[in-house]
Amino acid sequence: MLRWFHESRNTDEALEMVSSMKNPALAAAVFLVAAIGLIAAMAYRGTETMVPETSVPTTAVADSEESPSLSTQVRKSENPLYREMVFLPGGRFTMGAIDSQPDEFPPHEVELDGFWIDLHEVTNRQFAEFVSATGYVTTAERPPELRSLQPGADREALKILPEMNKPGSICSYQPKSRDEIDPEKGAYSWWQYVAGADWKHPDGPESSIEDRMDHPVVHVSWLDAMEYCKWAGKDLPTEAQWEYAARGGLKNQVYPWGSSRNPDGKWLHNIWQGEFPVQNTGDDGFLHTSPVGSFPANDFGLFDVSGNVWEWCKDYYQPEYYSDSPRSNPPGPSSSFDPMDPAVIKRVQRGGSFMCSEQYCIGYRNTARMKGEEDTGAFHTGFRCVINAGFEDDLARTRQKDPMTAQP
Ligand SMILES: [Ca+2]
Ligand SMILES: [Ca+2]
Repeated sequence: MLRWFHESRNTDEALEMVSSMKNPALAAAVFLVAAIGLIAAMAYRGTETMVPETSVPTTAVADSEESPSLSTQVRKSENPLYREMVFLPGGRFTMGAIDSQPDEFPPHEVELDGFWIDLHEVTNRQFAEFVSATGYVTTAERPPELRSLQPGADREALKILPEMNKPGSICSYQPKSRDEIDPEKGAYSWWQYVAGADWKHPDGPESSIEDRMDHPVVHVSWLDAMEYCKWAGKDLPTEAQWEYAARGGLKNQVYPWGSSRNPDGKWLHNIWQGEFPVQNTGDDGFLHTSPVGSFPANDFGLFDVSGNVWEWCKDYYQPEYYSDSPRSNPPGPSSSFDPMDPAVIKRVQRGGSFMCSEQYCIGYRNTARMKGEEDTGAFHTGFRCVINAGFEDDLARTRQKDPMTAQP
């Protein structure tokens, strides 16, 4: 049900907790939070090392599992539209995992056309450009609405309580000890709906992004992310594109860099170290979000695919989609279905966040799947964008975005 439950490795326990709530007011509040809220230096680096391109390359099919040099085919462009993106040649890879969570099964072969993808999560600086140009107001900045309910959901039964009926978003509260964790509330002990929390105020109304402009934008819903994409002339990655990109051309590896989570004791991503949720040691250098590009890139040049913030994908979520998804360019299921929360429309999220630890979530693996209500962001969820091959009106779009920089 609630998004933060899904960071749990033990979703059965979470479900049990919700179903056992005897306090109707609490249960209503829980559902309310689910409905309204369920559900950002070291700058990005590496552009100088890539081969400049001035036009969109055509699709070049390569087999990522038989061609170890695939990463050398990754290309970049000086065209402003493709700045801070890479072009990944089309290829084949095995998506999913045998020995992990049920929704990552079965592993299956997927073929993708080539596509451009952002090197890093969309930053506060980038999102601010979008908002400045369009005046867009994010879902967290608007009064809550029950936007992401499935057709036929019993809206009458889903009232927004007056005390919750304020713009805001989901933040975390770190208990000082396990004594502060109310068994009745479970995960709600360390998550809270904060009125006034939004992308410009990631920790609540008194906070700001002034010193976080190179951090990933957070508190953005899937709907917000799509609006950014439309403005930027881009799209969200399909789940298959995301996993292909995250793997970096490596075969059968758990992480974007290999099979060991922190090889030689070195942290290669921003996650949670310490006893979750009472102790965040920040051994990787960051307690919350980190500036994009603070950790090494994968072999495709992508930063923070594992950790930092969760990343929205375009696909609806269905746990059994891998069983019958098409081999070529799988677009995701045609509708959303989460058996744990069937009334709500959910989209896929990938890559884990600074809140994921080995004791809780482990969403930072290549194959780990997450789902979130499409109308809801949180303080550990952002996105990156793609541009699909065959994209021919890039110049027109670039002109639309920034007429001064688009030279024929
Ligand atoms: Ca960390
Ligand atoms: Ca990420």
